[in-house]
Amino acid sequence: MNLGIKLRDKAIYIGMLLTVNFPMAYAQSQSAIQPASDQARGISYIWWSMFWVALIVFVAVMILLAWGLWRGKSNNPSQLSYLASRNLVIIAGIAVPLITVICLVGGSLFLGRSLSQQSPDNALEVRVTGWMWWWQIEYLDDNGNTIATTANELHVPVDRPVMLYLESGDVIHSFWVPQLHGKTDLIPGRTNTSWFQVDGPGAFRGQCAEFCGLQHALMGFLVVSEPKAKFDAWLANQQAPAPSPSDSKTLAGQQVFFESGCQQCHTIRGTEARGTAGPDLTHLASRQSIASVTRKNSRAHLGGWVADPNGIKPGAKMPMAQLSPKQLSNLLDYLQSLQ
Ligand code: HEC
Ligand SMILES: [Cu+2]
Repeated sequence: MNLGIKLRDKAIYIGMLLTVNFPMAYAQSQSAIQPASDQARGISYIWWSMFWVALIVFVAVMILLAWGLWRGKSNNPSQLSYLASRNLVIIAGIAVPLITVICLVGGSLFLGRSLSQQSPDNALEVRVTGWMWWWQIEYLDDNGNTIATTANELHVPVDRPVMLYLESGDVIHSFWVPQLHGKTDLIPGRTNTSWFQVDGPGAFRGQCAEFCGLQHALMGFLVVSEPKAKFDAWLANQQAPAPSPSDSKTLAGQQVFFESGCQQCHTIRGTEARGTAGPDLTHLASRQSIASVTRKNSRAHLGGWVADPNGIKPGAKMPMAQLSPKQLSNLLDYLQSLQ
């Protein structure tokens, strides 16, 4: 009996770890000292310089402290002459700290200048809009027109700089992918810019870095960098309208989608759904995660999300849907067909 309960508890615990830990799945890559772009490398150099300087200062102070304590204990403390103690204050107390701080501030200013330089002309242009609590991602053509819209997953090619236009639909957010660049705020009524070029293929987790309300902590996103051919194929797919329902189940699921009012907030290009309050779902099934990297994009998590968004993200601006098991199943068939 006892054993049975323990096993069940273990199973629940493991289940919780699996689901709750998903947001952490990419967390090991969320480190500013594992840079994957020139921009982030510059920032990590400054970080390490400050670390080593601080370490040297710390060790020097500790040695002086120990020396002072030891001297203070000895019976015959030798007195520093007036001149020696004055020079000590001028050199160790003023000159050395001043030079150190000037070097560090100079280094940061210099880095800041080079980071805020114009992006090269051939940059891929993307508009990222922060919403409570998810990211809208729009790919732009040369004239600044949107050619494809997606959410929470920014795909970029490896061989090309990426220029970001950062905007906000509601409150101040901040775009931060520690492995790729520093933070840039998304401010209502303004367009901030930032650009970077990723070293090689990979996936990097990003995070809103400006407190923006209840679900700020669950406002994550992914940057996926791919070789050119793979990226081009991905973008071509994102540009295309959604695939139409191909069998009776997905067709029924599409009906459930419209009967439940999902189209009031979501767009599915190629259908009548043109809502803008929530993420574009045209190619939902091509994304790795849902709800801003809160859950893996699996049937179970999708079902849990549609049935009770607030159970996963309390405060999320999506109402729960009252559906029969059959309706939910059909709806999931439809959502999962949106490749
Ligand atoms: C009142 C507006 C609203 C309605 C109605 C609505 N949603 Fe949402 N939906 C949202 C918002 C906002 C989000 C983003 C939530 C977040 O991540 O914080 C969202 C997220 C989602 C996501 C996750 C998308 C992603 O890429 O992360 C799915 C799937 C989804 N909704 C499906 C549905 C379905 C199916 C319905 C109808 C049963 C529906 N929604 C009705 C506003 C709405
Ligand atoms: Cu935030």
